[in-house]
Amino acid sequence: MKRVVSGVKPTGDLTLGNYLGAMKRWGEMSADPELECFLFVPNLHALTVRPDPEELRRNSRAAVAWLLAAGADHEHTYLFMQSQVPAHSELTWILNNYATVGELNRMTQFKDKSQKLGAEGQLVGLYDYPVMMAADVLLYDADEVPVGEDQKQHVELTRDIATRFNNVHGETFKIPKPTVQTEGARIMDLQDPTRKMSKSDADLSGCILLEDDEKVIRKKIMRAVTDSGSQVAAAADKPAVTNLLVIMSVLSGKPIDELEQKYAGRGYGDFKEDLAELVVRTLKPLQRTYTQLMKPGNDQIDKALEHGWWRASELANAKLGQVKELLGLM
Ligand code: AQP
Repeated sequence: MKRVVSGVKPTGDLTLGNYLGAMKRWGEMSADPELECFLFVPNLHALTVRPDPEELRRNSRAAVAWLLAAGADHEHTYLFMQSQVPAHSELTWILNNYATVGELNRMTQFKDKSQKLGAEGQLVGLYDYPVMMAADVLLYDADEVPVGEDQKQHVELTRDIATRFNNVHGETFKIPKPTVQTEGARIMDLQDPTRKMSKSDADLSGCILLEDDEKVIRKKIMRAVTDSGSQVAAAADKPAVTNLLVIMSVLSGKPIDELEQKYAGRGYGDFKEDLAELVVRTLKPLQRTYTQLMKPGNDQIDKALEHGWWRASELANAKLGQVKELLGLM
């Protein structure tokens, strides 16, 4: 059986980008009896933005509910909170000694995030994030790490760290493969198509949240920026319309050229209305399940977490024990 590991950070309300770039596929993978899926909520990673504790607790639970709503609810799928498996923290510290400052300096996500404030004022946790991500993956001997385009570089670093460790201490970690789906890998902000749609953005007007109600979704899509001209076509000089076409294509399963033909000569208005309808229709059943799961008294989230924690701890503790033995720590 192949093992897959991935996660979604509880740093805010999840977005359509999270869903299309990652969670939709995780839901499909969860249904595959040949796969063991470890889907966790990296709440320790969330500390890099120093969240309000109550908000962190709520967002972490909500992330589990969205994962379940997206279909990650099968026997061989293990949902868990990162902080409930202490091996993640311990292995991070160990792997810090197998990654270099030069490597971390090259991580584009860190560079992007430190652009506004400069690297000097950034927290060490944010800088070290990719090493913890390596620990997250290597503890489970993952074969595959399905991520959005933005996380691919971190998985490459995970591979380098694992290879370095194996070279020194002998075969210990499986070398995981990043799998990035081509379509929907990078959904952009509806107000600024040069920026990724991100849940922790200060201005969420260009960001569709999975919790947004029908009215808000329609408003955000109808107000999405468009490019000059009126043709619904994907092109390098039409990043806004291209982004909307990508969203429609992933949701409808139809190739972009087919959609371009369908909307030829019809202008942006019709196209946006249809897209809004499609997004609303897709999210409705997920939202319904999510609302049920989050109701006080519903214990499905806790049950799923218990099921996941048990299996995740079993594997992670065994791997950590092996590493500590090799390093003379036990
Ligand atoms: N806009 C996006 N398009 C495609 N995929 C995306 N992902 C995130 N945003 C997009 C993918 O979702 C998975 C979970 O991501 P995450 O929340 O753990 O981390 P992130 O990439 O940092 O997501 P955000 O929303 O941008 O969070 P913040 O604002 O907190 O940094 C990953 O597989 C990711 O690629």
